[in-house]
Amino acid sequence: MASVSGSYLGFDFSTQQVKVVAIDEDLQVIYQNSIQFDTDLPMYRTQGGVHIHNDNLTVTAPVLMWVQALDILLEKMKTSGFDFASVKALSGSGQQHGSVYWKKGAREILQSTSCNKSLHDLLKNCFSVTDSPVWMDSSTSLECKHLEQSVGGALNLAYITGSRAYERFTGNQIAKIFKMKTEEYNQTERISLVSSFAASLFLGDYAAVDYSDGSGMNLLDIHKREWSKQCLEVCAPELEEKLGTPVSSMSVLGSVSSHLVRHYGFSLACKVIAFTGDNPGSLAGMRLKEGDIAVSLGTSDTVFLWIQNPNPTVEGHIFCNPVDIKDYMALICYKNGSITRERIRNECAAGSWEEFSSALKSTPIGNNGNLGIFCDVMEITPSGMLGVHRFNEDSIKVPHFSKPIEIRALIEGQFLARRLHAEKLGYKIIHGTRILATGGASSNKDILQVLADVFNAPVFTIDTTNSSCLGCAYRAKHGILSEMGVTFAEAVKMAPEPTQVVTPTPGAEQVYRPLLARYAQLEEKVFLESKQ
Ligand code: ADP
Ligand code: XUL
Repeated sequence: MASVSGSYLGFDFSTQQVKVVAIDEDLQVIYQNSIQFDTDLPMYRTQGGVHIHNDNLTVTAPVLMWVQALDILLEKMKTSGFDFASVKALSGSGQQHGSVYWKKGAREILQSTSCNKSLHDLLKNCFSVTDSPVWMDSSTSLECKHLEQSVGGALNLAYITGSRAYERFTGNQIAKIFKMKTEEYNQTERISLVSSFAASLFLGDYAAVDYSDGSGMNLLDIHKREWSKQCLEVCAPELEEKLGTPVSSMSVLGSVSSHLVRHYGFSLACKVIAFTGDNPGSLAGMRLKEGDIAVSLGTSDTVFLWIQNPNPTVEGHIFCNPVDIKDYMALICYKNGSITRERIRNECAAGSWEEFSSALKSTPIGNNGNLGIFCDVMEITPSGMLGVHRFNEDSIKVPHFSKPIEIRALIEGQFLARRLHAEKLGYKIIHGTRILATGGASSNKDILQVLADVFNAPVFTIDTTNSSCLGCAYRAKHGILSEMGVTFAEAVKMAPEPTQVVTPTPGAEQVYRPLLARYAQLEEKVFLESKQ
């Protein structure tokens, strides 16, 4: 590979894979690669990168699998001749909310520079909890109830931390570990998020949690940008020491470890910029502007917005903004994203996305009034909804649809839900609204057409589906420039503009506006039934 004068790396430790993107000084992508957990590391026996436990609520991933995936990814880069010496800074992201428990003594091993071992070998005894709880876990309802009650209710907790208590949020996960694995908790000297854990691997030391990913823990006071002592105390003892002090998402944490310098030829001067959550990373990658709405179609589906004046409610989340220290972002997460689309593809389209697309093209906008709510796993928005619910044009429950109708019902139902809950949070589609789509399914134009039709707005994508990786490569460059007072927008103004891929079909709004109202009623009904 030809060497460049300066480059920046962005990594993403997501649910199903570890990915990397490299950009040059002009922000052009010069390298991309990834390691898939299920197929490249089959010995960990994950499905979709995780282990779903027998209770169907507990979901974990082996922490050493993430370490080994990084070893393999860096080796692959080396083999392909990637010029590590040109990297001026790197950053990254991780699936949000997951937690990593470093055993007493691990810091010393992490800092050790004298051995030739892989990171995986070096760190194999460093974790007191070897299976990390991840964002798909919904086993902490009791802990959530307790936290909300202790701070004066769900809304109060949302005022402090940006969200009411959610099962996957890290504080509640830590509370459960403390209760169920007290010995392991007491053996823990540091708790990282997946993002700050990944940053630690590059830094060769414990990396701080950043404000933006830290906002997904139910522990950070998002206004003061410091841990809420009240929340820490409710979750577990000595938590402040175990978490370390949170930092701004654009902080320079230090230089890369001498381990990486020796193994791969990184420059001693290469800086590690704080890692953040994958959704905040995507916000940076999409270079979101006021009025835009970003829809990420990954393992989970998320919808996010840039906001200046947060108004936390009991639905959705407010996070500190990853690229502007004074602002915020709103996020809504749906667990039934690609997971559910893949199941329906396998059952109704013989496992082929092409056949799936043909079904979308052969069925009419509005699906002749047939509507579906598909929750293979317990949904986050609205919380607790489960199962498959099909309704005909008279809103009568029916047991099945034909295969093409099932496929359209799934996609329309998913996007109606995305619009409904964004509007509930106060979002308004205005003239000039752009939908910025990202994530694996954003490569599918026929799925994006339904998105454009349901929202009545054009859909744009960026060249890579790895918007979080790209965003973190941008953040790496900005991290260095921000020390000289350069804003993120200035640092990335040369980046390629998103391209418009689809526009709404004429007449779609007339079909979807009434359908949205019907969907809202049906979802409310299903939601209330699920609470009984
Ligand atoms: P992650 O959340 O792990 O970062 P990605 O954003 O990479 O995930 O998305 C992975 C998902 O993208 C896969 O699970 C797959 O279902 C989906 N996907 C990939 N290609 C297509 C396609 N052509 N059409 C629809 N979905 C796709
Ligand atoms: C966001 C969320 C997921 C994960 C995995 O709150 O739980 O989007 O970040 O991508």
